[in-house]
Amino acid sequence: MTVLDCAGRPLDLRRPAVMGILNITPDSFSDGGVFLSPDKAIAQALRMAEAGADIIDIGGESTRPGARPVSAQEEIDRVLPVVEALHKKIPLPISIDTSKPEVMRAAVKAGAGFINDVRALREAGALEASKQLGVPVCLMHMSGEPRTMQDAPRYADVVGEVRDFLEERLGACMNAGIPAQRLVIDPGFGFGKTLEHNIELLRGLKKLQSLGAPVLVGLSRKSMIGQLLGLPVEQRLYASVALAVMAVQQGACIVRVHDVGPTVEALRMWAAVYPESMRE
Ligand code: PT1
Repeated sequence: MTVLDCAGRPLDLRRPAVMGILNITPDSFSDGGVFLSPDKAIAQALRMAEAGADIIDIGGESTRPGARPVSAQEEIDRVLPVVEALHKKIPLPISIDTSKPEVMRAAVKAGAGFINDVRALREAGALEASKQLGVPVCLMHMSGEPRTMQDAPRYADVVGEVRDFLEERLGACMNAGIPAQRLVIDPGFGFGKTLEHNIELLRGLKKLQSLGAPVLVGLSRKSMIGQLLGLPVEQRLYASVALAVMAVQQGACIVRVHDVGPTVEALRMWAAVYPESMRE
């Protein structure tokens, strides 16, 4: 689990890894429409690589609360030119943020080396596609679907239920023939969770470590910050960096963020204080 092989490109998890977010969507919550043209998206990815990103996560469908689904073809049309160009331009692993097997296949063929699936390979054909593609996969917990997931989410024990779900998905993947070393898990902050649920999940994040898979988290600019601080998305940088450090302290191996430079600086300080030998 220390170094993931992302289609020949290493992702070193012996220190915290930063995944830079690249949304190629007209409607993402914090940067919708900003990087819609391939040239703008590529320029943004190069800036993130320069700022120290370890992997770039490319998405063509917004999954923020309330978002509408898009077709596989639409998603492919948005992301493919960017995956292809970036694979040639930068040596970093490229992640594809999708739930659709057609998009997974097209993106990996074009050079992507990591699949980030907020639906944890539950769509028809996704398990089989990702087994065949042979790249690492992130399985995320989501309660419901983006359009309606924030309509009164309920749990008796959010940490336990998220853990049980991820355990079930890890089992389904292994039964389908995906090697355990290829799997990453994510509690899915903001996906069918209230502010209190998100806080409980962060506080209890270490409980996911017993599942044996590296933990990825996405907290960057999310509404839990808006709810606590009353700040709009463009003013959530400091809180996002703080949450990234807290998540790493609680065992997260990969943090998915918009603001790569500030997060890399904070996590380099964390890694200096807690070298590999000092982590449990
Ligand atoms: C995430 C994630 C993701 N988040 C992974 N992939 C998003 N693995 C997209 C809000 O409350 O956490 N992990 N891909 C973005 N989704 C959201 C959800 C954006 C909630 C905003 C909110 O503001």
